[in-house]
Amino acid sequence: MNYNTTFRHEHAESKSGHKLKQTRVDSIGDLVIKLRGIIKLKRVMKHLLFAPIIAAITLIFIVACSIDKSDKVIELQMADTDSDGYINLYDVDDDGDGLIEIRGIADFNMVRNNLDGTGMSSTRGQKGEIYGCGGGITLEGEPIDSCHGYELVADISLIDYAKWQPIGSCSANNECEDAFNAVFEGNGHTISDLSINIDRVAFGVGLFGAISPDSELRNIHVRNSMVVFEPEGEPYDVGILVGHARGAYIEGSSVVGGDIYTTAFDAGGLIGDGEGATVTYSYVDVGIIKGASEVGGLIGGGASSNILYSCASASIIYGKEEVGGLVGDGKNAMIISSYAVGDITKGETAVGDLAGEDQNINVKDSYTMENTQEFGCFEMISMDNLTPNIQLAENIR
Ligand SMILES: [Ca+2]
Ligand SMILES: [Ca+2]
Ligand SMILES: [Ca+2]
Repeated sequence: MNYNTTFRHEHAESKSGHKLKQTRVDSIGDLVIKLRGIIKLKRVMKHLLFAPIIAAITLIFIVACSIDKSDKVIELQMADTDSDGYINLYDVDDDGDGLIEIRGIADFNMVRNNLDGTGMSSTRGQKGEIYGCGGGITLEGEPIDSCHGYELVADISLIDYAKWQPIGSCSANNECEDAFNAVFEGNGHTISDLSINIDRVAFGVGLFGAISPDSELRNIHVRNSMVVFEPEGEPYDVGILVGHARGAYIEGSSVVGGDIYTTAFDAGGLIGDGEGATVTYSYVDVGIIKGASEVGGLIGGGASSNILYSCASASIIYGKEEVGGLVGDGKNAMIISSYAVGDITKGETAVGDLAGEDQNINVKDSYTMENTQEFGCFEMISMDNLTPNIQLAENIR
């Protein structure tokens, strides 16, 4: 019997006038229940009374925090961090290092509009905003554009770009006048959910389609990618980070999680065609890399490339000719302290666990591992954990 039914019971009895006292005295249990009910009600009332006070305090706290935060944002925007005369709000290079800050996907998508990295442009081929690209002021009062690239200051997800268009391109095989021609510093940030699906013949497909011999990609970490590029005809140069990167410099970058399905020549987890490129402290850890020929875990076409302190792991790499765990075409390449830990490399001719084509290759302190399940590339590089089941690369070919 709860408080209300007890009350109704007593009220009904009092009308007849004779059982009221007996009911109150006899039912000590009811009394206890009634008291509990009153206490419970008081507690509820107490909570109801305090609820608006708690809500008000919470609101004041949230408002105070947001005022504090927006104050800080405004303060930062109004500051001139690099003392170049442009407050950060208008300065495209706040810290004055010559690299334009990329704060999100909208900024990143604009990189394709100024491939020389001299300004931030929303229109293709235009220089765009150059204020604060810190080289001082010309006699005419114009800022001297001394920016020479971009830098990530946040992680980026490409989840809303179902078909990413690569940044920079070649018009034909090895004719790459529209290549990215600047520095891109990732600052260790990730670019995730890359999805490429191109059904026409192209020459340079990846997050970056093509980069010039003078360009540099540094400390960029690509995660969770799917690259499908299987057009009719004879396409070339597919890599998850960059398709065409002849003679370029790539440092401290990685590709983890992803597959490549292509009918293109020169397909690699990091770089498609990296002839003469230099790759240092970089690694790939992906699933399937399927290409036509010159297919490699790190670089597909890697003739005369320099690969240092790098590693590739893929569950299966296959193509027709020149298929390698680290590099497909490795002729005249220099490979130092680098590893391939792929499970399977498959092809018809020139297939190798480290390099497919290895004519005149120069390999030093480089290895392949049979057991990929125990160690990924990252562990290999970071721990330098060389176990007995590692075989010297020279012995494998
Ligand atoms: Ca400034
Ligand atoms: Ca900067
Ligand atoms: Ca500046």
